[in-house]
Amino acid sequence: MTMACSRRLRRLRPGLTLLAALTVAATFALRGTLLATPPSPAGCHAASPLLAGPRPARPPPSPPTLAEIEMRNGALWSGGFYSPPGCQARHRTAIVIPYRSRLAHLRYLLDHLHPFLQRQRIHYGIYVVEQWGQGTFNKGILLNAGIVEVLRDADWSCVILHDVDLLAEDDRNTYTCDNYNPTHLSVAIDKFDYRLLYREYFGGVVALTPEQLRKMNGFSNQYWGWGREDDDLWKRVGLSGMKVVRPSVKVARYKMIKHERDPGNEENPHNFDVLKRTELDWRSDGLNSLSYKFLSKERKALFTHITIDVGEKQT
Ligand code: UD2
Ligand code: MN
Repeated sequence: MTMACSRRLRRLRPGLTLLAALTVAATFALRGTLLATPPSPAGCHAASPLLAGPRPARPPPSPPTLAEIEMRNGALWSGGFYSPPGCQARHRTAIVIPYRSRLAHLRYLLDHLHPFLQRQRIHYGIYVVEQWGQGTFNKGILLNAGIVEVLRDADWSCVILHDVDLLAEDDRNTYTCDNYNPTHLSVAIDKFDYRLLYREYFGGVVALTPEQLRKMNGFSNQYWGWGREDDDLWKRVGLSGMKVVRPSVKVARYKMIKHERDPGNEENPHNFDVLKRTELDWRSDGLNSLSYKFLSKERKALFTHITIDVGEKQT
């Protein structure tokens, strides 16, 4: 899919490390005011009465159109935001989807995720962070840039980094953050027989607070192409004094929409060498050394579309 991304260079995110570090620090320190949510009485119930428990995902042969999904989600604000009516949400969650050329998957995900999150009665926003151009995909830079831009956009208490092709299959898998430790939400995926792949596995859907992201310096920027950036993220959690927490394998179930490896995201054997250096590099390789070009931010009906130029493959 070529989501038309205007080359309007509205703002350059200068590549200078110092400036980038200041930008990142300012973002974390001066987080924007929360998108105006209508004042409302008492807090939302601890557990939403709308939760429906296990709901196997059965995507239809072809995904609904964006217009059809929009029709089904009339309570959204422009940009893909939602606040539960009649109560003050206890959680403010931003869903950040790394993205390039996966429109069919995005339509499946939006059609699935909006009602899923509304049943959980959280205040949320969905952001699609698209890598501009046909260069080698870099999920780490894309998500670091997404984190900076999203926290500049509003005062989110939880950031969920979400593969575009994963559909949650149980309403009780709440899209909120643990106050102390990063959460691995995609524990049991059909592709892996609904079992945890390995103890250090931290791919797919992860939930972190802005404070946790700052503590672990976000993602590494050094992983070009497919593989290992999620293993690096696992190591950063431990190296920064935290530990990964997970919902039960019974609840944290997902369906992964089948797909081949994407052009521009071929496996990169060099990533194994990068992973060997995490202990040495993590403090200086991440949010504090991030360099990208901000190209555009558009409020679409079902999501906010941010387009980023991650630059050319370095290794
Ligand atoms: C696994 C991880 C994923 C990542 C990847 C290694 C799981 C469930 N997921 O997924 O988090 O660590 O291994 O890099 O274990 N994407 C695009 N367009 C592209 C390429 C990637 O949109 O051209 C995005 C998209 O959101 C996708 C994600 O990046 O879901 C990960 O890429 P993948 O789905 O090809 O990787 P996969 O399924 O092996
Ligand atoms: Mn995938």
